[in-house]
Amino acid sequence: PMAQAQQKDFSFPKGFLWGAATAAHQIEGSPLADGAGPSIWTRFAHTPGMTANGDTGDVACDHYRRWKDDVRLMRELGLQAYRFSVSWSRILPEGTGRVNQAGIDFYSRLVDELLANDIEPLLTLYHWDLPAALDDRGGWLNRDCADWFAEYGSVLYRALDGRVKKWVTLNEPWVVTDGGYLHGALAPGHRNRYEAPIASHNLMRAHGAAVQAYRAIGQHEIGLVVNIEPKYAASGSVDDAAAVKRAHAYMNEQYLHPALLGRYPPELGEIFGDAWPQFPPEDFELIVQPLDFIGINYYTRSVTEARRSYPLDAGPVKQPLGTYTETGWEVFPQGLTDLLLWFKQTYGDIPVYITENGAAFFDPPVADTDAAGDRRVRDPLRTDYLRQHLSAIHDAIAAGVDVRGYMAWSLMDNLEWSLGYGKRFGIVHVNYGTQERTIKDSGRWYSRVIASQGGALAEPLP
Ligand code: GBH
Repeated sequence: PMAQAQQKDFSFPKGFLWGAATAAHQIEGSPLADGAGPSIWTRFAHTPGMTANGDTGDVACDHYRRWKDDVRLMRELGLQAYRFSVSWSRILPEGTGRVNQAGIDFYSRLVDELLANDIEPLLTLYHWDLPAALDDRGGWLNRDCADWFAEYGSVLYRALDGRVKKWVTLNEPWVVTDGGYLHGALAPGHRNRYEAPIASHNLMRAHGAAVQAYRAIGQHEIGLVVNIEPKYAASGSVDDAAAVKRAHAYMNEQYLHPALLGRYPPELGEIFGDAWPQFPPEDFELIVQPLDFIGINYYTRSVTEARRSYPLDAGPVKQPLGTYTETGWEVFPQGLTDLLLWFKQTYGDIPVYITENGAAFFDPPVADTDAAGDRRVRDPLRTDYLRQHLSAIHDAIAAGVDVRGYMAWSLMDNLEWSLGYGKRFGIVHVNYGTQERTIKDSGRWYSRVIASQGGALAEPLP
């Protein structure tokens, strides 16, 4: 009874939305099927040397053909929501102008199947796969991208609003810019300090234009998804404290400040120096649109020190006692509670969804070992990661943060961008030879968490 009394109550608020997430390029395959145009990721992955093992999205999880089976899998897991992204160049093969009805039909069928299975769709317009035709016109460096993006969004709002009630403009503009324009590890592979702030700013203008277009056409909710990594100082020195402020401004405030406050944090000028442009003041009127929610993707924190010239040499300081995942990211659940509290304090009571959270670990091979002869993948580290982060969210909710839902990253193992297929984040295992799916132990555990509205978090791990 003593132990019972001390046990934490892990129930989550009524209506808390439990789901899992994916992105088009990472799972669909068949990138050029049914009249689709190429994206910058099709092009980048086919450029020798850009991805691990030369891995491409040509087949991926073959979700483009197996979508119906995949919805059945979500149903089996008991998911209440599914966050996915649309491939822009399936809808508009040249990025603007001509609409490809076959592309709309694919997502329309997917949405119908989700709804028929009581799974709420969360649709992301842009998860990094810009139409190659638009990159040829300058991509995110071209100010016209705001019009292009609003045009693309409007086509989808007209086709799907009502069936889709939660829309996301951009996934992680920080990654688009830092990976695509500053460090070049992601498509389109540029390394240019002068381009980075322009790409970021135009992404935010595109976000604003797409929200504005939504208010004219759509009737439901729209928001922005950002990746947030709370920054902690490596020491108590004044220099490290200043470095933390810069790192935090660069990664976290660079997007939330303009979207929610209509201005940039002053540290960006210090960071970029002569590469930081004077932006037209009227741009901020476009960027700062009322949003229905913010989506936060959380994976890790970083410990920052002044010695490193952030952001150009951005690696966080390794923690000798830290636990790390297979992508080399520190497991730090407390960071999620801290950032949610910071978010509320800084931006107020806007509803939050955790739109991604998860971890890559090496999984043992699929084995037919349990009593029922079921195939299993024993991945206790992933289960523990999810459990600790859900507990961190529970703490933030208890402290008054309005967190409305949680999407595990990812529904299934998939193409980890330029890191290829070797990094597995799924709660479902994918055999890339046969395309067979197997729910991992973490997926089975997550099903029980959903069914118990969080209660299963209190159980000891099996
Ligand atoms: C997300 O981005 C993407 O939205 C998703 O497509 C992707 O598959 C998933 O995460 C997993 O990668 O090296 O310690 O400095 C992740 C954003 C930003 C998280 C960079 C890790 C670097 C940590 N990432 N961050 S560290």
